[in-house]
Amino acid sequence: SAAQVPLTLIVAATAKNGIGKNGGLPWPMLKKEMAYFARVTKRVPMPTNTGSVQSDALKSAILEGTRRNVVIMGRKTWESIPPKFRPLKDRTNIVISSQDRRKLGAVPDEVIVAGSIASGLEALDAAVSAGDALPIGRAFVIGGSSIYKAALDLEQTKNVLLTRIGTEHDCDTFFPIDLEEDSSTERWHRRYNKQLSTFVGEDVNDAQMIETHDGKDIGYEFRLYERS
Ligand code: FOL
Repeated sequence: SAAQVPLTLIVAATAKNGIGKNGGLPWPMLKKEMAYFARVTKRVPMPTNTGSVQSDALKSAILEGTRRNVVIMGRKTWESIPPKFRPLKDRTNIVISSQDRRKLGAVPDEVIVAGSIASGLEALDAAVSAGDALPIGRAFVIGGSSIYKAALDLEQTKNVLLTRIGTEHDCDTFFPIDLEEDSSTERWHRRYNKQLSTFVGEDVNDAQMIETHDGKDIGYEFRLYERS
């Protein structure tokens, strides 16, 4: 069921794990980085047969290519997305909020609002069964801090797609764990670029990427971490 689907966190963070500032991103718009985010969160993988039992409905959804990835985000992250880009297109959007959807500003009917990641995925399962949503491809958690933290506490969170921003920026919001710290009991391992490319389904440059803003270079690199 969608409720037990593996979760992948996707995040861009500085070396100090800064991810946000004043309700937005701490750095100027990185066009190619954002394009990577959009491509990767949209791409539905072709499943390899692992011998698991799949329903006839899911089998035909796979054959017809009618699955969609899901993006799970907190209310503040929802509000940080420019209105013209939300809901994020070609993806099922789940917004986590302790408030009722009527108390949030205009949220389209196709967006699922839920009080937790688990209840959001259960609501999606129900919507799929009712024919109101497409079967799930992959599920991405797209922030912010408290939603990443909740996801990291779930066993089903297996991977983190991290873009490491090479420059420091003033930040007021941080990714909740240090993926490089091995003293933790967390068992996060950085995987090779080849595994990253296989995971995301496209060739990924393992060199530093550079985008220039107002004459200032901002470098970054794409990484994959996996929990053992
Ligand atoms: N992960 C990574 N790697 N980079 C990010 O910038 C990022 N941002 C968030 C979460 N994970 C991330 C949260 N913030 C959009 C805006 C803010 C945002 C996430 C997404 C957004 O507007 N996305 C559009 C692309 C718009 C464009 O092409 O300029 C989308 O369709 O995904």
